[in-house]
Amino acid sequence: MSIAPYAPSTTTTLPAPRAAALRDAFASGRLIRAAGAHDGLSARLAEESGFDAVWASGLEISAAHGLPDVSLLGMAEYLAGAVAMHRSVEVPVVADCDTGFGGSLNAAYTMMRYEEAGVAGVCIEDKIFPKRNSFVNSGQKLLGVEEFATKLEAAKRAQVSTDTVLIARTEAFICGLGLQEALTRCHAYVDAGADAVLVHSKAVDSHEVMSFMREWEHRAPVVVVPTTYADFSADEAREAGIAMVIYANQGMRAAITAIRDTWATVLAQGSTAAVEPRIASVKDIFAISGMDAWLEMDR
Ligand code: SPV
Ligand code: MG
Repeated sequence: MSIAPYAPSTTTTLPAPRAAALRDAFASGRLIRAAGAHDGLSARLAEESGFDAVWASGLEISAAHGLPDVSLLGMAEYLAGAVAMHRSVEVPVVADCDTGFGGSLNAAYTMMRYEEAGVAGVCIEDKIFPKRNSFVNSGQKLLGVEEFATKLEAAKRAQVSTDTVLIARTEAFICGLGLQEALTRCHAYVDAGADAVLVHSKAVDSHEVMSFMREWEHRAPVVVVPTTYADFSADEAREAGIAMVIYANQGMRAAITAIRDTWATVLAQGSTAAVEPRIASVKDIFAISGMDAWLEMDR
């Protein structure tokens, strides 16, 4: 008996309403504001605050595991984080998929698994696996432009729904390679099928991303991450024609400061009385985790 070789399905019945919503938002010309998160709760807090999308941050997911963002966790762990976020909110989740967790086949598999999970956007960056967080001052190495374009093509081929958004991220500025390299790479990535580009910068002001925007001529939507150029406003982003800003880690940084401050006060005072007025109540935890709705199901 002959066994037919396994062939991946090329048709879909996958409902991808959030991917369609994200794609429409990119097409609308409105600025999309995304907040970084690492789990269901942090994603829900971002949505509750009014953000249009959640960024499933590799830095935050790594830190939430007590690990640095240097490719230690595997795809399944990052995916589990993104799935918890996707299930906890209604806005689209854009997943930080690092380098695609390996080579072209890994990038293809990443697309398959994230898309199957309902994640609206997949972002893959042009660094060499294993990668280090962009703000680490050593060991930043880029993959050749053609090699990364091949990786994007593999991810695109693996994509089932036409709605899912593939964002190609260049770390050209992070590696000190300048505007021309960033432009050349982003054009190649769009040629390879990327739906949008993320131009990362660790400059203390927005001059790198603004110089990119002047030369790019809106070939495809542009995503920026204004972590080091914190005074870059949403209005400036809109004026420059930027499609999405990601506040990638400010939520986690706020939580770290608040938790440290709370525990220091508790130890110093010998009781929790002083912190009670300024911390969320248990009732609030019940509310944000949907206690009433769940108990209703058990009625
Ligand atoms: C992340 O949130 O993991 C990012 C953004 O990739 S950054 O940390 O700025 O590189
Ligand atoms: Mg990251």
